[in-house]
Amino acid sequence: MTMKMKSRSVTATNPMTRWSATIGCALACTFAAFAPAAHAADALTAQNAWVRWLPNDLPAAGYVTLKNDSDKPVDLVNVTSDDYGMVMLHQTVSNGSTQKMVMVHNATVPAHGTLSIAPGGYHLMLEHAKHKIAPGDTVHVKLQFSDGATLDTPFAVKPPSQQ
Ligand SMILES: [Cu+2]
Repeated sequence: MTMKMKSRSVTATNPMTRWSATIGCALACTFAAFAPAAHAADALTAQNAWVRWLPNDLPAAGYVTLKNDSDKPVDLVNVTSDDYGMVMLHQTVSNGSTQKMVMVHNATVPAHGTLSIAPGGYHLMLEHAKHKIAPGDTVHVKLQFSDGATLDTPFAVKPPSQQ
């Protein structure tokens, strides 16, 4: 009897048990808070998402077409990936005869329109791969928008020759 009580008492004060319970609650609360944004997310879609892979751990470039079926423009405001340590939105700009890349903080997907993140314009700069990535793989990039919508998008990894 004494042993049983003691064992129960240990379980109740186990910090891991309490920690798990807290995390479970946090996840449930987060889910509930974001559930109303589901309609906004439905209006945005990602199409033709792919990555031009480069050898020797060089940064890869990600391309995707974003379509907005809603009545309001939406900005792409943040990009992250579980497969790369750093992801940035870059824009290629030409200065007469030369071209350079600049980092931009957001890009607008017009109402009832598309934003093309495509060679020659915008690209996602994917750096510091967290594991070995090669053509034929699929990587995942999370696109976050100004209205709270998030698109967790699979990108097909293609060889350097891909246009
Ligand atoms: Cu770049």
